[in-house]
Amino acid sequence: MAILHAGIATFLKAPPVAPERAALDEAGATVGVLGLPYDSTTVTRPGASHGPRAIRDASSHYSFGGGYHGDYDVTLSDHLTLVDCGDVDGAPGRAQETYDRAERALDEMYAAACFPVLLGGDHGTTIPGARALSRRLDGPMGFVMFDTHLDTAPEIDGEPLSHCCPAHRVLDLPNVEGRNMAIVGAHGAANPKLEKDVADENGITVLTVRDIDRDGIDAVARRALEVASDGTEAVYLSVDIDVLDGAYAWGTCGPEIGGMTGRELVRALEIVGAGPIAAMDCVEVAPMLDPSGHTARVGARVVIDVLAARACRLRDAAGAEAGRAVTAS
Ligand SMILES: [Mn+2]
Repeated sequence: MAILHAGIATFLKAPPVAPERAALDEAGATVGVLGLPYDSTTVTRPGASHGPRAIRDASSHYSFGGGYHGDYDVTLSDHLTLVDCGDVDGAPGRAQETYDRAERALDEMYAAACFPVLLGGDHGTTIPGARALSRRLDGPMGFVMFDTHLDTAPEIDGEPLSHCCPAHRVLDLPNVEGRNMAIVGAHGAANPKLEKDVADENGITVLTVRDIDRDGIDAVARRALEVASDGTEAVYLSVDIDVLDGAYAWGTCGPEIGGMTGRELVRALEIVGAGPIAAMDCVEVAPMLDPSGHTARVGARVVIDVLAARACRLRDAAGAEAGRAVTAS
């Protein structure tokens, strides 16, 4: 197809497959994209519920050649069988019910050995995402979150399910310890002192934009992965698009100046994405706050880059396996 945005706008034009074990098994799916178009827990500007559809639309511009990524010199379709599981139907005003529905879909995807890519939605999206992975693991879980904000609030006006709370809800999980949690890119004037205290008291590693300026993005990204993978079985990766400077991604609830650059995020995703990531999300893309469509395009790239890093990881593992077979024979 010559016109990239022709056809049905699934993620990278992947076939639509219901988030049900039998259907995913039949499709041989190894990666499933699942939208959670829900922004009812937002404390300021809503709009992220329109994120999944806009990210899918933007992804069509990267849908040529089986998803070849030149930076990685890898073709996604050589190593991943991608499907689009559509959206979880949210319950307006009822976050718990909405998250329960998301977790049921994610449980099916895990049962089919499918790597879930959750498209938010506001950052509350991470709560069902992390809960579903946590439940699936036998051992400890690590967590890496890219975010301008700490999102460690215990609750907002008595409500524990909020886009200000995902890191705290992850901390609450029975197999997660603060020492295995890393928040990358925190900065700016919108982080309450309480959230900093929660991070400090629980031993969460906060790697700020100033740390990136001082140590470089490679060192910071490696540190985040080290923290999250130290003694854990798998890592959940959450990318809040607002981690970028507002100049790179302004279509989001709470953009800030002084954030990470596009190059820094791209590099960090390459390093973290090469690790033992078992699920990811990309949240807080609010397309109506960006009439140019650019922020959704950035959201698509975040996912594509992590998938490219995953494809390289699988390619390298297969290469090592083949090498062992040759040596043994
Ligand atoms: Mn956030």
